[in-house]
Amino acid sequence: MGFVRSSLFFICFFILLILCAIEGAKKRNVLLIIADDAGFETDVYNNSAIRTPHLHALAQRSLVFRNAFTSVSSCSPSRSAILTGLPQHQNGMYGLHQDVHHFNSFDGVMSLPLLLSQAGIRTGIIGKKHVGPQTVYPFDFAHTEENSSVLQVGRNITKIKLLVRQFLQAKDDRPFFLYVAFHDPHRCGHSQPQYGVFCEKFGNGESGMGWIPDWKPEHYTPEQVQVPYFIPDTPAARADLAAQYTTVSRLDQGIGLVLKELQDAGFENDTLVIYSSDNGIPFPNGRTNLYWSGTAEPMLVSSPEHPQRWAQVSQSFVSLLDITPTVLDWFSIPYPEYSIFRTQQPVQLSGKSLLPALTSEQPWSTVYASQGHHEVTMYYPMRAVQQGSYRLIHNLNFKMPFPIDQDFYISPTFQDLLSRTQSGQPTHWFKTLQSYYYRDRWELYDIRADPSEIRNLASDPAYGETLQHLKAQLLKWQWATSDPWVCAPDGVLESKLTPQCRPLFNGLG
Ligand SMILES: *[C@@H]1O[C@H](CO)[C@@H](O)[C@H](O)[C@H]1NC(C)=O
Ligand SMILES: *[C@@H]1O[C@H](CO)[C@@H](O)[C@H](O)[C@H]1NC(C)=O
Ligand SMILES: *[C@@H]1O[C@H](CO)[C@@H](O)[C@H](O)[C@H]1NC(C)=O
Ligand SMILES: *[C@@H]1O[C@H](CO)[C@@H](O)[C@H](O)[C@H]1NC(C)=O
Ligand SMILES: [Ca+2]
Repeated sequence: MGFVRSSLFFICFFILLILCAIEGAKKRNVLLIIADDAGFETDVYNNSAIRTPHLHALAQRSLVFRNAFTSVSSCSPSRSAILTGLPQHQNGMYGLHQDVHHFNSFDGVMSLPLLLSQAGIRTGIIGKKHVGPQTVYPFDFAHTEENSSVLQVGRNITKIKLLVRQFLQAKDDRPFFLYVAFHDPHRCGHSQPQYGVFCEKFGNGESGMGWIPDWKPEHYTPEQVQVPYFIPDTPAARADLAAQYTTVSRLDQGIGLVLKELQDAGFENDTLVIYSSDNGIPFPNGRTNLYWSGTAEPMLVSSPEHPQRWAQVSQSFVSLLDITPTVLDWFSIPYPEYSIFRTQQPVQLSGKSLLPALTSEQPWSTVYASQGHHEVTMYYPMRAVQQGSYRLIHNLNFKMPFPIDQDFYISPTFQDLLSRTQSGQPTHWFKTLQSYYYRDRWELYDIRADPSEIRNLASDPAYGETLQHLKAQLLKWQWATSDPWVCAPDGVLESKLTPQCRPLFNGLG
């Protein structure tokens, strides 16, 4: 009897062990969804004028971050920062990647797809890649603008659905990292004006527009849209926003299709889903700016293993620089010890894993940003830090006019702003073009008291201590991230032996 009982005990014990082993080896995957130039045009962020049921459904299974920020408000630099965890000045992607802009990350950078593939994880990208070189950003499965039409892989949600299906149905046992990079809701007036200013007509079934079978376009009148404080409230801007909203409906339905594919393939309970956008919306004071309106991003993190915070809103400050550490943490992959250049200190990620926030609210309250170029001609270096309510922006080359990109220049909103300014009509904008072009070297704002960032407190003695504290924080981050601009604009970085700033006596110090 005793023998039978102890045998039974051992059999049960071994079954338990096996179950534990299976549980321990349970596959974990990641689906990263990045929209192009998307903002808070979604009911998830309380915009009641727009319908985004699929983002809403994702939010029901996500922690929604209210204070998420990009580290740079430009496409390629931001995508490189997302995929390396390093700011643009550290990974080398100083500006846009395509054509004459020609920016690339440094050859020695260890990117997320590289680290994942070395750890035996299958990687895929569908949509807009916009980073290079190839050796730094390798993907096992890649359907991008490099070998397809960006309209097809980035905006045709039926095509995207089929590519996601192809990726998920591959006979491959490895865990996966799938990066779906929508080109929606980017502007179009500069590249494919025949489809409308936001490509809002592409695939709508009208004559010459082609058909996207899975898309039911949502239409909005200019009266229906909500105009954020940083966009002039004019008929031109409202029509522009209405077009953007229609394109957001394609993004939203595309996200629904991608999530349905994930579910149909049986991965909904082992896949971490992250949704965000690369930079601010393409309106004045938005994209290419380090103001709140240029850097604040939507961010949803959905973990099937952490239902306790689903549908909650987090106030913790998070950065797109946190995506790489989060994904590495999810897969339990350590960040390697290495230097990008022989002469430099070892690389350290300045971001953090977001996984602890999925269990309980975290005290995170600081984010950093660094911008160099957008287009190659748009050199306007800036560094910024936001800590709690205070945002400090350092405009290194503040004597130059702030540059304007080609795509935004021809937008109806900016053309209207230009012509109203030229002809002396009311602009209905919260700034003047003059103040937009010419900025102070230091801009300090109290976001809580002054959400539209119009009262620069940098020269107000009452904020002297805050200013000094934030300057010191920013400088510390610049040193920690090997920022070549750390001494600009009043010094020169001499980095032989002990790196230090040597003064220029140019009157700026
Ligand atoms: C939306 O509004 C509700 C009610 O005021 C608030 O509780 C919630 O945090 C808001 N959501 C976001 C993402 O800000
Ligand atoms: C793009 O490249 C992938 C390999 O990464 C290949 O499977 C696919 O067929 C290519 N697409 C086109 C349209 O050439
Ligand atoms: C979108 O993709 C589907 C599937 O490849 C195709 O049938 C359809 O014609 C495409 N639509 C457009 C507008 O290109
Ligand atoms: C995922 O979990 C939910 C809730 O426990 C369950 O209803 C569903 O069947 C699971 N899906 C898979 C593919 O296991
Ligand atoms: Ca973008």
